[in-house]
Amino acid sequence: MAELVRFHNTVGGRESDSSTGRWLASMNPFTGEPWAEVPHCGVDDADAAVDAAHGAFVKGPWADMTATARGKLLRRLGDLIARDADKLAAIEVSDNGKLLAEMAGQLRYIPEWFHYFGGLADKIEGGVIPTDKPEMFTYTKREPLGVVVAITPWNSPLLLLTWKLAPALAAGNTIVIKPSEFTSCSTLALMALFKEAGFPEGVVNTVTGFGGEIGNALVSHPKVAKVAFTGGDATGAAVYQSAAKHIKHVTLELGGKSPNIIFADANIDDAVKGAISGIFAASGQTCIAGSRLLVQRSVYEEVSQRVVAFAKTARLGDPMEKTTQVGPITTLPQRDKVLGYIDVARGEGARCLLGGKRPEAPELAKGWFVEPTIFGDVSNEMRIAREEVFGPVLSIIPFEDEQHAIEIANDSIYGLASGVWTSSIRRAITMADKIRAGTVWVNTYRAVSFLAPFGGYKKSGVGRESGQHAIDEYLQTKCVWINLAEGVPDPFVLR
Ligand code: TXE
Repeated sequence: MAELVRFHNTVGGRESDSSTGRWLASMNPFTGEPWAEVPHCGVDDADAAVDAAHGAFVKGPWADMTATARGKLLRRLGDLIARDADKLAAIEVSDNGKLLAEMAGQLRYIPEWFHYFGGLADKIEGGVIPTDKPEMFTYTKREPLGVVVAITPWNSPLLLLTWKLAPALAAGNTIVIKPSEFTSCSTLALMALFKEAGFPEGVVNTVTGFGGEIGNALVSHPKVAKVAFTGGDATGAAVYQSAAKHIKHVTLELGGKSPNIIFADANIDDAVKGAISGIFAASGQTCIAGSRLLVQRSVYEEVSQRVVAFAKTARLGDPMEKTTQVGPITTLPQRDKVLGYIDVARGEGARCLLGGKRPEAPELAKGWFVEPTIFGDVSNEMRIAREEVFGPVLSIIPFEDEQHAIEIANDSIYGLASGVWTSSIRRAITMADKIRAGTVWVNTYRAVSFLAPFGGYKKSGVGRESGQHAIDEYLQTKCVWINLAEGVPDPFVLR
């Protein structure tokens, strides 16, 4: 077996391994074999990372740096990521199974977040308050929170990390990153670029290992001010609970069961492509997956057949190959979870129109693949329509009219994203008003930008990432009162 590539943590600006000397294998989802290893850290390592971040926040060059200088560092980091895009993309593909074509594009876009928030760093302004007390000069300042713990998932490690890092650093916080135990390598590789960009020691630290072992130590640590989490809703709820107990700031980006709604008046060619990109891109392992395809009854059969025909042409294969369109599932437990949901759907009486199993091609045998799978005749009451599968499994649900579509769309514990396909501007705006979700796409799907706020309604989360206001999630307001009058009046009376 080829030698495993070793990645190291960064703590206080230095390379750091686990204090117990343990290592954790990182698996390649296409070969089903380990390809790298990362430190298997424990609570002591988590404490050391928080101490380093806290030290950098309270004293040292970062604490004294101007916002303009911070912004320059962020922009330089963005440039370095662009320079190393291909290298980072290859690591992500080996570790995660995402397509090289998608990752190369993603890594060319990620620098935009660092450029944008780098630009925003010195535009964080307070205000002067015209209070009703003329003898007072009163102003506000926007200040960083302190140490931010960023807990990231395995499905899009670098992109979802970027959404946290860029605003948190622009606001002046320091960071401890806890990447997913399944996909830590790209995050650790990124650390060298922080050093090269000139970030002071301790501003960004990493600690790798299992969430169940070190997650709570990080979330409940007295020196941690905020937790920014992306992951499943059950883990998110546990993190929220622990953070509440210790009064931390929290943002949560959790799962979804997003409705992608096709009306009979839509351009059906475009809508079919939108349905495919909604569920089979990234093998359905995205929080925004349009996993419930709602189709108006009059075009239900036609759309179902065309979506199936299109999905049949999808090329499964090595994610490093340019021609591959659908890669493996990132983790073995997730592959088994997806297959389990396929059994659930069959048991509930949904009609399997495509896939429903592991592919038979021998060249895919070692990888954790699931065939693109489509179920028809799904009712919104079935578990396959209610629970997040997080894989290439589409449920097609018929609806009668606008009102019915809105009822089905909103009948979910989630509210992350949604799609509407129609040629009527009135209908597009009405649907956008009525759908309870943080994102509504009209005649498109899966568009995100550093400029546009992203986040969930209901159980899909708390807070927003990207866009100007994302920086507010990493700031707190201080109000300063300066008495301009001579003397202090009656000390027993509120002023
Ligand atoms: O995620 P977890 P899992 C959904 C998806 C998937 C399911 C489970 O449906 O099937 O979640 O995936 C860390 N304290 N999403 O189990 O557990 C963990 O180490 C603190 C949707 O892999 O949520 C990892 O770094 N942290 C999602 C991170 O939490 C803890 C993306 C996410 O892992 C912890 C991924 C603890 N007690 C999965 N336990 C999305 N919104 O995009 C675990 N972690």
